[in-house]
Amino acid sequence: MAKLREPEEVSMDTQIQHMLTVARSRGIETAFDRADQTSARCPFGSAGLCCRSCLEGPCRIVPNGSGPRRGVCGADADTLVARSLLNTMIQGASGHAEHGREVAAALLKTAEGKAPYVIRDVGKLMQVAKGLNLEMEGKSINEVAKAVALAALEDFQKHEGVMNWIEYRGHHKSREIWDKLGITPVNAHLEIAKAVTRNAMGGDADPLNLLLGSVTMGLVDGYSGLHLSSDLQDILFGTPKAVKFNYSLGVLDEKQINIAVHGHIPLLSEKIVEWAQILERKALTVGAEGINIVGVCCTGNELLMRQGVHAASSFSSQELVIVTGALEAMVVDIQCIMPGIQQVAECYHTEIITTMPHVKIAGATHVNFEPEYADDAAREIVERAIRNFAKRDPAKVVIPGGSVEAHAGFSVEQICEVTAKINADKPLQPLIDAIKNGAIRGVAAVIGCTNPREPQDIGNVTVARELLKNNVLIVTTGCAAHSLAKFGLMNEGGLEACGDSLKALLRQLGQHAGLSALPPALHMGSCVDNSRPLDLLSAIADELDVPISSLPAVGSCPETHSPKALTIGTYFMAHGVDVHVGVDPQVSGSNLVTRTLTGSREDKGITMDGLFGGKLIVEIDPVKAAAVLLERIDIKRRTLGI
Ligand code: MSK
Repeated sequence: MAKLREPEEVSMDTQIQHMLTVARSRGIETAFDRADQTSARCPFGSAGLCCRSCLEGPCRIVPNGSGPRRGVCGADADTLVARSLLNTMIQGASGHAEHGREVAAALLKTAEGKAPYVIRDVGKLMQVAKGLNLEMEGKSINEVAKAVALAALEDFQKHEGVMNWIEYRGHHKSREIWDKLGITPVNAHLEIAKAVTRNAMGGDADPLNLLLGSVTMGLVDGYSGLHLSSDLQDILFGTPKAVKFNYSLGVLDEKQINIAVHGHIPLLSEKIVEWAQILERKALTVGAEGINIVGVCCTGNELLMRQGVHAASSFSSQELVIVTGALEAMVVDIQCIMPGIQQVAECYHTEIITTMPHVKIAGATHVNFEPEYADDAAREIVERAIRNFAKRDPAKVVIPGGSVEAHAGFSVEQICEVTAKINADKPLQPLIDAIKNGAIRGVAAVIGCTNPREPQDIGNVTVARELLKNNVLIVTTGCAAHSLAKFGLMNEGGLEACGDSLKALLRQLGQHAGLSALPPALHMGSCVDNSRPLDLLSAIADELDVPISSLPAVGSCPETHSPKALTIGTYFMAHGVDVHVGVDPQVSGSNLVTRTLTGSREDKGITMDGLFGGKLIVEIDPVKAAAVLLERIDIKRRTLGI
């Protein structure tokens, strides 16, 4: 039996440490324990050198070069590793593309009056329609919304040309590079199908060509997934504005009916919030004081960005929300949902409710979600949670005390609304001036996950703190944002982490946002909202008439576990932004692949940096990683002549 890590080694969050101790004392296994039990990892798979593409295999190549050098078909280590990476990218891109398609289908049904949603942000609808060059003259709001939805769905259907969202959102200087390389996507489904085909046995066996296929997956992810989802969700649910929320397991309330919403797509969870309000009085009839919705992972981020719904947990500790014994239902949609939640829930009265027909868990309740019947599903879920309250065992309830106040809702629109109070004609100018005069040394997007194999929050918080003290402005999304919120980097107290010039700027900007200071880490949203940092960089690049690759901007993903984080990172690199990962990306079995991804433009051979102006930085130590990111920021500053 593998030795389990001590709770202090698992997370820097004392509430998580406490709840892990509670789980273990009750004989409940969580992802942290399973990570220890499976710590002996396959050296072939870890290096990307295990091929399961056909029934001749699995073929494995020994990482150090001894033993067979090729699989049965003749594929060598470089091809195996490049294929294995592309496989990961296909998973990431498919997940986000499917997110975008679901939201587009819901918008279409809304526009046709078939789904119970309303267009909450008409201004954003018109802006997107204009960006897509759609005819708006004389059209009603629903007619424009229908045209936008159809343009979005076309990005999963068209057979020639370029994806509409790339035409609309893609930066023209990046486009030139992608077009020249022939990697600009036509439609998401077509590109995903092509990638699966090229990766099959007997398909593409040129490692560099396979790597370009991975970049195409990054673009599919970025445009049919991230940009398309953020735009359409803003239209349906409103563009985020500054909002306050609380973070930690302590947001569960013993006196209320607690419902956790978990996953990524906010279509149903928005309705659950609505129905929790409608059915509030029914909760009183079972002895509860109300209904408390809490967020997990990115569905949590979506709700906190627009409604200030409190957040309970990031990815790696999702099972511990159930261990509190105070959760009546955990409602899940898609992605990042551990099957392990069902085993934990069986030790309590918590009902796990799956909602998508293609994402079910054995033993869980399924309440099917279709946009047309969103109200019915949301009502049924809230009513189930109300009924479950009576089954709660008070003796099992352990909710750690306290939570951290945080500010979120920093869409590009919200940031520009603040900076426009300094320069109404050119809202980006205050940021550009600050970058030019060094008050902001650079901008870093600290994004991605928490990973049960890694000590929770340490990587995310350390990278952010190291950069902040060097006056790097942090924008954040996903579960990394959960880490930064928990450790005080989204409230005024977090200013102590900043260098002097950044601190002064955040205080100045805060006055224009009705706050004493902007938080050091600007929460831009969920995983799909990684579109927002790119939109911000794209607008700054336009203003300066330079490519995005010239800007002193970097991405960092210190604790990732998800293929989606690798495709998001690739999408950033395809725009010329350097990206750090703090977890082994499993490509070490090929020198060629590793050099192409991580090499500099001055190196011999083809590199991502040479092609796009951004490269992959693999560094497990967060302090060293921040130092490398600062070096890269300074190189870009010098290139820009500032
Ligand atoms: S939920 S992909 S663990 S950020 Fe978006 Fe968190 Fe990573 Fe899932």
